[in-house]
Amino acid sequence: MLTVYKFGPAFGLPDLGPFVIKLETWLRMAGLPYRSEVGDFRKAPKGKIPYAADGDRLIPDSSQIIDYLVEKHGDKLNDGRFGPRERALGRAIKSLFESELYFVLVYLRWWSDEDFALVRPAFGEAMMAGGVPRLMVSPMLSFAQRGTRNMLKAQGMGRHTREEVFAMGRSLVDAAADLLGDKRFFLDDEPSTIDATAYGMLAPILFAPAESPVKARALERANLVAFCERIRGAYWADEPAG
Ligand SMILES: N[C@@H](CCC(=O)N[C@@H](CS)C(=O)NCC(=O)O)C(=O)O
Repeated sequence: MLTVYKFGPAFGLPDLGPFVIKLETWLRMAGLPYRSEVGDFRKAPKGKIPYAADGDRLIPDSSQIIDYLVEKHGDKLNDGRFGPRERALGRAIKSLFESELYFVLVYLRWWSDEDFALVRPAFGEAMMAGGVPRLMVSPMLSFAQRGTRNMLKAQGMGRHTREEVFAMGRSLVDAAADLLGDKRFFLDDEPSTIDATAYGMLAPILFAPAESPVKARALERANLVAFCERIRGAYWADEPAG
């Protein structure tokens, strides 16, 4: 059986990591059984979480894991129903979430000490669950925050003012809501892979307790809230709060 290496649940969400939520939601949509364990960055093939193991084989990256599973088990979500234009749209929506909104979310969690204080205990718990001694947790988290701020500067999000990041987040949330429109899922009325991606990035904004103007905008977009509730109800109803 596939093992997913993850951080661990937090804030009533299945995981701290948006890409883990994406992958696990996809597995549940596909009806493929899996088990999960706390990941170790030193063992992760590309130094990122999630990664997965199938027997002796280690597979990095949520999208590459999904591609591997489609190759092995077939197109369980019937993504093959889409023509070239919808496939291209799905690819563009993936970029909206993974290459833009994700970095807004990272900024919202890690940039200011005040915001980071809200997620720090959950990351600390995940580190201890992964075997980090309690005394090491605080210095390692401070190191991780500095590293993440440097990553955000290199990526570009960290060059903007807070207000500019909020404005970007609001505009991405609006674009997502407008793309979803009155459909049940992003490309049509049945779930497909892009919906797992969307949930992975939106659920941490909507359902985690941290308040922000980005979350406020998402809460105003009733179709996005209903989409997330729909996925949570269909695939995560059994999950205890993190
Ligand atoms: N493209 C990767 C992205 C995974 C990713 O960015 N994971 C973050 C946590 S949400 C991570 O491991 N960050 C640690 C680092 O970059 O050092 C995927 O789809 O799995």
